[in-house]
Amino acid sequence: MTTTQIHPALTAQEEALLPSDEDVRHYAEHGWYLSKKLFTDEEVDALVAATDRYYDGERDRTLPVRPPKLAYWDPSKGPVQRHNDYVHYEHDGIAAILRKPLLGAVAARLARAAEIRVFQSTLIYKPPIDGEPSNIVPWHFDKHYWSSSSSEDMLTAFIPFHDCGEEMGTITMVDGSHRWKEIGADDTVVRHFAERDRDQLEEMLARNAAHNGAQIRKIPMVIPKGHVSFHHCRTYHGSGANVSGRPRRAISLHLQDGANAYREFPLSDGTLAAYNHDVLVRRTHDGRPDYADPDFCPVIWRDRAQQGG
Ligand SMILES: O=C(O)CCC(=O)C(=O)O
Ligand SMILES: [Fe+2]
Repeated sequence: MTTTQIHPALTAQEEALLPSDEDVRHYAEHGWYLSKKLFTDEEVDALVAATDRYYDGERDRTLPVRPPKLAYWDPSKGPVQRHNDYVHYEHDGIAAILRKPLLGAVAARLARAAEIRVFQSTLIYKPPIDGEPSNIVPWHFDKHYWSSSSSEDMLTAFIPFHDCGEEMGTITMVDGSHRWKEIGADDTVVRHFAERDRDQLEEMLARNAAHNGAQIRKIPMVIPKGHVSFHHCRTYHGSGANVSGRPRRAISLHLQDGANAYREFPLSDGTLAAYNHDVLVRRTHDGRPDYADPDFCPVIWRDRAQQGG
């Protein structure tokens, strides 16, 4: 039996930063978790520098083809909110920081999974322009975009590059909404929020809450530098204006548990739900897109017990 050590064990100091059993229960009940300080100031500052270089055009490689729903801001788009997908693929300096084992270990505990892989990374820049409509992120949950993924345990790590509070338009969770039963979903939910009607999304949230007999409790995540906000793939979230006078900079790191795989998910028009990966990743032996392709979906955490070959 061979053992492939894909990461060193955590240090004792890092172990102390993992969520406690109580934190894991909190996440299961509320659908979100604000971590301890997982990144040092030096690591966060390195993210700022690496993403500055990315915005200046630095790439270690570029995507071999352009997927249909790629978010890819460039200077010609102007001072709107910037979204850039696949930064972990295109930029090694960014990837090196995002793949910190401690981050994967925290996600593994929350998702109660033995393995965590990157699913997607989106670099986000919310300019400090009051009234900029693209700065508003309407209510949505991430699983809506991931219908072609089999897992219900995927989660997102929202990593700001500075203290991030309400005045910056921080990410805001709808408490406990991951446990709601969904009504009124139609195929438009697989479209990205940027393409959708905001009032329709606000109304969808209200209708879903009413259907579940739930109050809508909105929790703005006040995130100190180096801390990370996690949310379950069915937790409703959104964010508002940036009135801070400073840009709100972050990476949204979408994560999958080891068991996640492509599944066929038929839409009402007879076509199958797709994800951008489907035109990029290698195929499984039975011909499906492989959401474990190490080039696009690298493993960032594997429990030691699972590391045996
Ligand atoms: O930028 C935001 O405030 C929300 C980002 C988001 O939707 C996510 O991290 O899943
Ligand atoms: Fe989201």
